[in-house]
Amino acid sequence: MKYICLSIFIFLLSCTKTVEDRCFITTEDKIQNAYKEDNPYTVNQILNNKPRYLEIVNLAKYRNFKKDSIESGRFWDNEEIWKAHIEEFKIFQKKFHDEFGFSSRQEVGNTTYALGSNKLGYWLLKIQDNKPSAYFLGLSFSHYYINKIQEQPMIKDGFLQLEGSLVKIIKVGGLPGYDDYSAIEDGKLFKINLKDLFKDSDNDGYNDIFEKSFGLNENNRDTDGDGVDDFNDLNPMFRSENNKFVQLYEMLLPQYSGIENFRNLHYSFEFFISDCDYFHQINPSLRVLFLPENEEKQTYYTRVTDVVDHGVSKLKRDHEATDYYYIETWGSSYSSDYSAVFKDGKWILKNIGSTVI
Ligand SMILES: [Ca+2]
Ligand SMILES: [Ca+2]
Ligand SMILES: [Ca+2]
Repeated sequence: MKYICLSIFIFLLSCTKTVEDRCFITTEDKIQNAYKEDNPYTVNQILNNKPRYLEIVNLAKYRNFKKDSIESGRFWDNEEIWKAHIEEFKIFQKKFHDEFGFSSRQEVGNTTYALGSNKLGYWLLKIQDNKPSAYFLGLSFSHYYINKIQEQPMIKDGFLQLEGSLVKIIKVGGLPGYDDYSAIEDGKLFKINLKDLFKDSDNDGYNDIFEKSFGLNENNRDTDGDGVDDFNDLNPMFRSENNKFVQLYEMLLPQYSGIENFRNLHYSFEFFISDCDYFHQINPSLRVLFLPENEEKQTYYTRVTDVVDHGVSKLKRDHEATDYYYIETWGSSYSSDYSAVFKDGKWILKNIGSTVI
C-alpha cells in the first residue's frame, strides 16, 4: 500500500511540468552548455560502482597503460603494420560498416571475434556464419582502459577477458580534445561471462547491457511502442511526430555527409540532453538517444561517460512578435544562435551569431 501511494505521489509530481516548461525558456536566463568538470573517480569509487557482471583480477605480470598506449600509438606511423591491421580487420570493417575501431582478433571454432570501440564505448564484435553481432561491454572509457595488445587470448573458458588499467580523465577547461587521460591503477584483467554479455532478453538485437546503459527497455523489443523494434528504430526512445516545433528541431540537427545509409549503422548514435517533447519527437536520419536533463535521472553509464557532442537548446519566445523564437545549438568547439520565424507553414532560420571556442 505504501508503495502504491508513493508511486501515485511521484506520478502526480512528474505531471506538474508541462510541455511549455520542458520546451520553452520562461525566464530570462539562457541555457548554458553543460560542461562537466567533476572530480575523477578514485580506484575505490570505480570498484564500488563497477557493474555486477564484471570481475576484476589483479595481474602479476602486465603491460601498463603507458607502454600500451605509446606502442599502439606508434603503430599508426608504420605503414606496413598499418596495412596489415587494415587487412586483418577488413571483414569486420565491411560487416560493421566502419562503425568501430578494431583490435584483438581471435578465432574460436567457426566464430571470429574482435574488440571494437566507438564513441559509446567498448564492444565485443562477433562474426558467426557470416552474420555480425555486437555486444556492448558497459565499461566506460572514463574508468576502464583496455590494452590494444592483449597478451592472453581474449575469449577463454566461456569468458571475455581483457587486460587493461583503471584510468581517469582530467579535462582541460575550454580546450576540448586536450583531456589528460592517465592510469590510476595498472595490471587488471577485466572478466565478463559471455552468457551475461550475450544476454538479449527481448531478442531485439541489442544486448541487455547496452539497453540498460542508455535507458532503453531491455524487456521490450519496441521501447517507444511505435511498431519499429529498437534495433531498427532511428529514434528508439520516443515516438516520432510531425508538428511545427518538431520540424524546427529537425532543421537544427547536426549535418553529416559522406555516409550513404545511416539505417545500416546500428551502433552509432547522436546523444542529446533534453526533456523537450518536441525534440524527443524528431524523425532523425541518424540514430538518436536522449538523456534526461536531471543528471540523477540519467543512467550510471551516461552520467560518467561523455557521449554528448552536440546540443540544441529550449526555445525562447520573442516577447513582441508571435511565431518568432530564439534557439541555440552547440558542438564541442562552437555555439550558434538562431532566430526562427514560422511563416506560411515553413520555418525561416537565421543565424544571428556564432562563437568558436
Ligand atoms: Ca535487447
Ligand atoms: Ca529493447
Ligand atoms: Ca520503436
